[in-house]
Amino acid sequence: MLGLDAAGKTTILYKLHIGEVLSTIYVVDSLDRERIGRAKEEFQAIISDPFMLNSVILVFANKQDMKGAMSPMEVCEGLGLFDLKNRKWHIQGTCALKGDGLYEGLDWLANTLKEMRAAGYSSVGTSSF
Ligand SMILES: Nc1nc2c(ncn2[C@@H]2O[C@H](COP(=O)(O)OP(=O)(O)OP(=O)(O)O)[C@@H](O)[C@H]2O)c(=O)[nH]1
Ligand SMILES: [Mg+2]
Repeated sequence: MLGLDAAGKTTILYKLHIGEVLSTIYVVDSLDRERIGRAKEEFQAIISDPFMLNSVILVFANKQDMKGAMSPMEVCEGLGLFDLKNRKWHIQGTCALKGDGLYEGLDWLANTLKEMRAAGYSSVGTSSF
């Protein structure tokens, strides 16, 4: 679980009753337009790391309950997700306070990892699913 400070990571883990780290989840504060450039830099650096090249990418566009929040589409553009080649990614609008969207996102993650394992990508995934 990665993302800039105050993006909502702890709130999400608390809501999901998960204590451990899921290495394929990135959280964006959709309200924080000023720092979407910084979020992009950090995000691109993380996914370019050789250790992360096989990972699938789930992005939570968090704080969708807030007026003025960037839409998941805007967050997508902000992070440069459309430019990613040969990566499986998914963006999910969430409100971690209420729990909205969290399970939808994790369902995508679980199904995608299952499909990839079935297709023979044995090194893919996290120990959590
Ligand atoms: N309105 C709203 N507030 C949220 C949401 N998710 C988190 N917050 C609030 O945003 C603030 C930061 O949330 P945290 O979960 O502490 O963020 P974090 O990513 O763990 O932050 P660091 O531990 O500093 O890296 C808290 O005041 C949360 O209550 C959301 O979906 N909607
Ligand atoms: Mg935290």
